[in-house]
Amino acid sequence: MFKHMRVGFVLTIILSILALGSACSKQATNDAAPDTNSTASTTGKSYASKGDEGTVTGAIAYNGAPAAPKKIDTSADPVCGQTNPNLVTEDTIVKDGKLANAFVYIKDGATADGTKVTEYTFPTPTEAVTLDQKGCHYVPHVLGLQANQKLRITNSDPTQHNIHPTPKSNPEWNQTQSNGAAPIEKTFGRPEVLIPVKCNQHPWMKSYVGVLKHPFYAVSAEDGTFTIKGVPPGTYTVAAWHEKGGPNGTEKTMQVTVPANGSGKADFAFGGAPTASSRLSGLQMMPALEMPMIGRH
Ligand SMILES: [Cu+2]
Repeated sequence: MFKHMRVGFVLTIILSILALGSACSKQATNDAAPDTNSTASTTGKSYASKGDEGTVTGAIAYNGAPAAPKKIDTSADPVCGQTNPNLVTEDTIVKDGKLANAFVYIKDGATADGTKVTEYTFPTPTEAVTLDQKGCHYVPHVLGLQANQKLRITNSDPTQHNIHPTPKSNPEWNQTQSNGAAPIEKTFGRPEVLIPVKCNQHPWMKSYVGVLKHPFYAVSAEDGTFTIKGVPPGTYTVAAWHEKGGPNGTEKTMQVTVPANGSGKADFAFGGAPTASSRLSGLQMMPALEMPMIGRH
């Protein structure tokens, strides 16, 4: 009996250490994925094309086996189940080891003449970027736009949605959009990577909007590739963000040089070795263990 208690005590200690490790790694992820350019300035040097722009291209790999998409319980709105009976989770879409829906952008760095990319001002595109609600999910799942560029939200479903972005640097709002209603147009004035968007009607609905001061961003396609076009020659910190891995997602960065009229390569990898928290949830599945310390750290 005493021996059993000792085994239990040792297990509790081990699990506490694992839980602590999990909390620490979450903190590290938070630090690694801050909102960028949150102190946007309206002053700056107006960007003028020299005609020698290049690209940043690459592919986003996913190491290891991703969790299989889960079927979504649409019982909160039967119309959703009828419209889209195959709704599944979209947080990690991997095909042939490549990750879709990573947001890739120039985070920092300078053009060849030494001007920091964040010091330039760029004209606001006149065309809107569309976020559709179709089959009770957001299409696309991740999108980018420039500060003050119009986001046009459409409802293609025979049911009501309620769009609710939850930014940190921009004002929060939420708005109902019934079936057949006119598009809603909104702007975000401040750069913010990325703003989560949810639906107050359908708890599974989620999308992410990256707002930048400049036009140098892209979202990885289903084959994991992306191209950021029109990049002036220079050396930059390129960041790739994906929604999993922490409360604010995971961001990875690398230095990339773009030559005049050329291309800089930025290949990233997500996934990889199991984290402390996934090891912990593996242990929680073991029926013989009692773990009173879990969740108390
Ligand atoms: Cu909805």
